[in-house]
Amino acid sequence: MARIENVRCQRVLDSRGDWTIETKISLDDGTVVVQPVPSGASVGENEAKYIDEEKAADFVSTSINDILIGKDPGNQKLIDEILIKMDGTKDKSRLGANSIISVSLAAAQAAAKSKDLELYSYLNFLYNGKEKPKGELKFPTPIFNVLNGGKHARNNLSFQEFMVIPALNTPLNQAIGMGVEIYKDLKRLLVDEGFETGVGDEGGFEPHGLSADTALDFLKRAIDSHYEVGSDVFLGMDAAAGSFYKNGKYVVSEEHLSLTSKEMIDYYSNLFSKYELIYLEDPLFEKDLDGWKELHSNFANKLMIVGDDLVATNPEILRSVAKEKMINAVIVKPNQIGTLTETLEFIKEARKSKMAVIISHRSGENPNDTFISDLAVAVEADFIKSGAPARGERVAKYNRLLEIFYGF
Ligand code: 2PG
Ligand code: MG
Repeated sequence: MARIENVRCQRVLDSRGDWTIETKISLDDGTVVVQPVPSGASVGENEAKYIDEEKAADFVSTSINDILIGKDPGNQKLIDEILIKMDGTKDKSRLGANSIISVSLAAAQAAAKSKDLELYSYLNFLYNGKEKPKGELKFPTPIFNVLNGGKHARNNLSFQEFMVIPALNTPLNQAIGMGVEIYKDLKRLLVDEGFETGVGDEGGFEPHGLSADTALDFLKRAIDSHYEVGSDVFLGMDAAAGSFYKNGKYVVSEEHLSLTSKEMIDYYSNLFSKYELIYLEDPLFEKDLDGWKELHSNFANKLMIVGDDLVATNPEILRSVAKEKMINAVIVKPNQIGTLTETLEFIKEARKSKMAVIISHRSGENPNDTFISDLAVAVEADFIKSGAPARGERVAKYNRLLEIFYGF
């Protein structure tokens, strides 16, 4: 059994040109892997905390290296326990969630590579004790974020993401093809009508002068060019409402609205009546728990009400949220909680509560990082969010799924 020989970390740039870190783990059988770390712009209050990259790189290369030398990278639970204990805080703010997740995911990659297993197969083993046979793969439905607002764009839209979602059970290669076609049709429509087609952090267009209604109209028309809205392709939104919640009100400035929780729910209700929305992520601020309950009780039978900032990939938070009936789907981002073991526990918890599972990228990403694609296949996630079907760091994840799909 191979052992960890060396753990090194350095500062590198992410897709936004911000500093992040990547960790390299070397084993004594010659295996070498590198794991970079993504980062969010709309970061929830419940997320584990990052620390300064230089400090993080230093912690990993010194104290974490010292404690992990000689350990079996295949003992994921032990490695994550060591990291959690060494950190000693609830929000991983001492060693930093960025340091910890880079090491945790790198260890899994190293173990898979050393055992000559595909990463998804190894992750499936960590998840439920079984390696994944090639012929039995189930692929997530991709959710394409084609129009950006909020903290991911330099326009006036309050809502962060407007998404197109191919119908469930569309074969992966076709689903990706549909995303690409719709993205191009959307660009053509925007150009024809004099809007800018510069892109936001996740590759979706960031035209100025739209509202939620006109954004969804554009999406519908783009879909209509080649497909049928409401049967081939559906609509979704990530409001990331925490980012426009100010002093107790939801401030939708592009429409000059300042809404109470109740009024915000009515606003969504109006959108549901007009558009084929099946997916609404972070519709309300993460502390507006009564609002979430209200929204769930009115609409959970009609669409996915998705918790991202609300649950922050935290199994403990999910347990309490599940009891209160606020969501029926969850976002999974390993860096929100900081270790792979806790991420897998969170997914199991979500499944126990019959929630849909969406594995997600962050707005700051890395073109060499496709871990989430393997994770989505491993746990048979229902969906994957990796932004638009454009820009290197976004398509890397879709391309990795295609690689697995074709057995390339
Ligand atoms: C989100 C994510 C990814 P960020 O809110 O779902 O789309 O954004 O990484 O900025 O938190
Ligand atoms: Mg979100």
